[in-house]
Order: sequence, then structure tokens, then C-alpha cells
Amino acid sequence: MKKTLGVTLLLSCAGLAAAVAVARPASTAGTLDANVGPGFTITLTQNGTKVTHLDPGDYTINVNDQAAEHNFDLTGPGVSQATTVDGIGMTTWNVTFQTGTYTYQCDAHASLMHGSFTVGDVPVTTTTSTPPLPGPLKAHASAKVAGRIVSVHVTATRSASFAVSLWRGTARVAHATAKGTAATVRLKAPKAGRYVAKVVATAGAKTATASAAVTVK
Ligand SMILES: [Cu+2]
Repeated sequence: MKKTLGVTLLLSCAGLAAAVAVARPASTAGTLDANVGPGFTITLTQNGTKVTHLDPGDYTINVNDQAAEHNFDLTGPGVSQATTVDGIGMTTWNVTFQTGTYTYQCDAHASLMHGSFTVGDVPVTTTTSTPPLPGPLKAHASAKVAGRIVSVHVTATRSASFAVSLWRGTARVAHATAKGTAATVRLKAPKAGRYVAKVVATAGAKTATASAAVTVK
């Protein structure tokens, strides 16, 4: 009686192991789905999840190119595979991924349709970018007259505070301020004569000057 039970248990265990093997085929871990189209979408997934990182090894990629205007192009260490832009349909690639970064894209729309993932322990490269130094500050002024109103248009090579003044000889007769990379300020001339609009643009610690002469009749 004891002996029979032991055999039954053994058989049950074998049956269970077989069932597990059927439910979870070993190849699933190495199977990926690449899809492109029908719209402007390109994806690489594993069991429905976007691939961002994989272990090195052999993989089967089921590629579904659904659009005659897109393709799926996969490149990285030891791998260079692509469907054609014109062609559509299913294809299967067998690839071996090594440690590194892999990228995929549609060659016809690479800026819109692309993705990447890493394989293995890719050293994280931190690029510390120093912000570009702002270029020199330069200002420009032009002036138009309509009656007694002098419209002074000022521009600067970067966003600045403008102090705009209207001078008649050595006398400052009007003043206004503005901000931005371009502005128009309207200053009133008290009487007819020759005037000079002076502009001081300030951005941070830098200043730039410009001027424009007008005649008010
Ligand atoms: Cu495309």
C-alpha cells in the first residue's frame, strides 16, 4: 500500500512538471515583438511591456511592419536588422544581444519614430553640460516721427531691459523703459528740432548702447 502511494505521488509530480513546462515555454523570455505602423508608432515590447532593459542573450523578434511608409530598423552591438520602408508584413529575426545600448527607428521618420533600450550592465554616462555662455549683448535703435511723437524701436541680441531717452542737445526731454528682445516706446518731443533717441540695454551685468537721430518738424 505504501509503495503504491509513493509511485502515485511520483507520477503526480511528473505530471505537474510537464504542465508547468507547457504553460511557460522557455523561449518566452527571449521573444520580443517589434511593431511599426499603421500610424506613426514604433514599439518594441516583451509580453506587452515596452522594452527598456534586457539581459544579454539570444532573442527571437517577431516583427510586424504594418505600413508601406515606415520600417523597423534595429541596430546596436552585433545587430543590424531592418525591414524595408515600402514593404509590409511579418518577419522574424534571431538576434544575440550583448551588453550595450540598442536603438530602433523608422528610417523615414527617425526624429519622430524611435526608441532605445539597454542590454546588460551598461555603464551610466553622466554628461554634465555647462550652459552655453550667452553671446555678446548688442542693441539697435531706430526712430520714426509722427507729429511730436517719436517712436523708438529697440532690439537686443538677448532679452534685456531698455532705458530709452530722448535728448535735445544736452537736455533729456523724455524717458521710458521697456523689456524683452524688441520693443517700441513712444516719446513726446516738446517742440520742433533735432533730437537723438538714446538706448541703454541691460542684461545681467552687461550693457549695450544704441542711438537714433530724428528731426521733429
Ligand atoms: Cu515612418
